Amino acid sequence: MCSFRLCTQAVFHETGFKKMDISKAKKNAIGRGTAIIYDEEMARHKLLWDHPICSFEVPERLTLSHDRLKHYGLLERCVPVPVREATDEEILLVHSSDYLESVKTTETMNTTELKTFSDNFDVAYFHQSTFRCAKLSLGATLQLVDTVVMGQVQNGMALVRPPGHHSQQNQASGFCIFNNVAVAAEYAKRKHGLHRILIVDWDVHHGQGTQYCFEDDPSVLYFSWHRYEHQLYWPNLTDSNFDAVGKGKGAGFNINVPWNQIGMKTADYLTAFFHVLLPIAFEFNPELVIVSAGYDSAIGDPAGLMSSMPECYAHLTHLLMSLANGKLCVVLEGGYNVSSLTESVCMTVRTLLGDPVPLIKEELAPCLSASETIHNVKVVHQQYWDILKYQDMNSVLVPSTEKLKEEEGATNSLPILDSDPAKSFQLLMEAYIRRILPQVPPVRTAAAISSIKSAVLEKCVKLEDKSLSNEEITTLLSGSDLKCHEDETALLSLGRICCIIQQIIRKQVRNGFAISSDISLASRAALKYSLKSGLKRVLLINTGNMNIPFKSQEDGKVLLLQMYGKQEVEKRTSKHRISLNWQKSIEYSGDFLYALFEIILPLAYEHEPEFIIITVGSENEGAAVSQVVHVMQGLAEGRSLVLIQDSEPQLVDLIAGILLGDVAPRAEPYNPACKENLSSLERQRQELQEHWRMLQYSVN
Ligand code: Q9C
Ligand code: ZN
Repeated sequence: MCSFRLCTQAVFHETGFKKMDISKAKKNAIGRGTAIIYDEEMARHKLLWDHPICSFEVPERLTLSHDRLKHYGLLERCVPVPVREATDEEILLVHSSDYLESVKTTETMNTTELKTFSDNFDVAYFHQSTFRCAKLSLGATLQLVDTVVMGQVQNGMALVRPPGHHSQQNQASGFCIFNNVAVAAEYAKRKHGLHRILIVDWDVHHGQGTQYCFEDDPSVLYFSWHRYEHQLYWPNLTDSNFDAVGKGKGAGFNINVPWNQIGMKTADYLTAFFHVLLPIAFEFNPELVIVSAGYDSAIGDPAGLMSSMPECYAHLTHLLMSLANGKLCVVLEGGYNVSSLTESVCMTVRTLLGDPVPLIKEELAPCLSASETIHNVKVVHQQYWDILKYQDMNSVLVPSTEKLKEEEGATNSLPILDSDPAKSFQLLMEAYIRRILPQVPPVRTAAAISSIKSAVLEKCVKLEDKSLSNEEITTLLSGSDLKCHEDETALLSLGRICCIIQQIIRKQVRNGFAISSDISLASRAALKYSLKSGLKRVLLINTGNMNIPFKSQEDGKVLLLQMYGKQEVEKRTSKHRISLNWQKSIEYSGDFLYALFEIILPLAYEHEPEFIIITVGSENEGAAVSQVVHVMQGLAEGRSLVLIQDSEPQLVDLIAGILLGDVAPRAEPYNPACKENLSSLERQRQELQEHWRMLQYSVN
């Protein structure tokens, strides 16, 4: 008897894909486009005297980021949007006229005067071109907001300098002249009439300038993580600590995540996203997301001393793309290791364009210090956000790193890279990126359906019909407890499903979906076929409540997440078979978002799947299912298969759209969470965190 692998290849090798038109599928897969905004003129701003700290902020940060985008062919895939100068009126949205007038006078200063003027501020330098560049930097940011808000593009990035987030009403600070992102948020409110804007500041420094602008404003939610080290790190403010939550009406709308140790990595950043930012952001439900994108939080940065690899920013970007109908504006801030900066910028833009997100190679568990910080952030924000309300968090804890504050050399304990190691770092980085970049399959989405009935489905590649003989199906299902099926249609559908999986494994196709009359059977077969094909870890998310048999010998290889399982039937027997505990029937609301971001997503990441199967039954609302399908595309390099119950044809277009790269629709309005469900899910998270480190943020 031949082995399963040989037989199935013989069965499927001549199916499908003969007639597909790859160029058409590729073109159609791209959504509304990604803007890139850049002008070489912003490289004119530079340091004219000796200043060890300011010497980091060099023109090459910008020009080399741009070159790198060109190198990867990313630039030509973006929509170029011209920069413009910001007007006085726009600058005055945030800054005082005294400050503006004083900056204007720098245009005609000589070097000595510029130096004297610069010394008025906490780390900033001025050049004759600085005013002009700062106006272009801000103008570029506003151009980005205009094109995204007006829907001319889906998202975009502004490559700008000088940066903005430290700049305040009356002062330059930390290399920043005008606060690009703060003005942009204010502008989006005034000019476009937006009511809710989320600013995500992933720069390694605290954007105190941005915080001060919106502290009492509930229409702008500001989230920042930053190197803090118990206030030993610049800008050394108590205002940067987790207990600065906003003031007056703005209380709860300022979220600080202060890192008390260096060396934070992707898992620490993701933990902050899963357990703080995403649940709150979905409850806030922004109309626009602006990122203060500093890459000094990445590995190799001489200021940040953190450890996240460039692909971290692909994940962060992908997760933010599920908010605000995908309206996402990324604006450059810091980032002083040029190789790390330029590769991270490329990761961001590649993700905005919809390319597959690379796998994470780092350890997927937060460090103790990060968990402690996240715990404390949650404690202080619990009273403001419905979604956090029923987690029993007790009280703020004293970080285990507190004692280090007294120890000499606790900060800046790593050596700063000099120019020679920088070159070796660059080579190392380039080699690493080549190794991790996913191959982009020529076909985005394959459909195992019998007929194509809509414009969305037109964009998918349809598999040709392929009948399986009884013998073939027996082989496929051999060794499983599944009965041989007599139903013609079911057999046909299983054949197509296996064909899709095979094409996904061969990297001919990125993802796919199938409509099936029996998704329980189909998902068993898909699971079996993918394991037999050599995949080591598969994630199966069952968004419905039907029963999927779980075989103990698959333990560890398969993580089965049952979103709406019936508890009494589904007793948990393994850490790899998890059925969420709901007390009441649920809808798309805070409970669902909690389950998705604080349980399902961290578990999915920690499992590190190579392939994902999602089943969609009759219990699901479109909004919920499309969020699940979207966030999961960030894992397994996007290799995923969605199995849709044939009774749910109304979900097919929606799911096909998400797989093709459309944004998940924003749910309106936010439905408050049900207390019983949240408490029960939270209890379950606490039980599970013993086995799953990405669920941990409190230490008892
Ligand atoms: N001893 C940005 O990344 N460091 N700015 C001051 C004083 C200032 C960073 C150190 C770092 C500013 C946009
Ligand atoms: Zn910074």
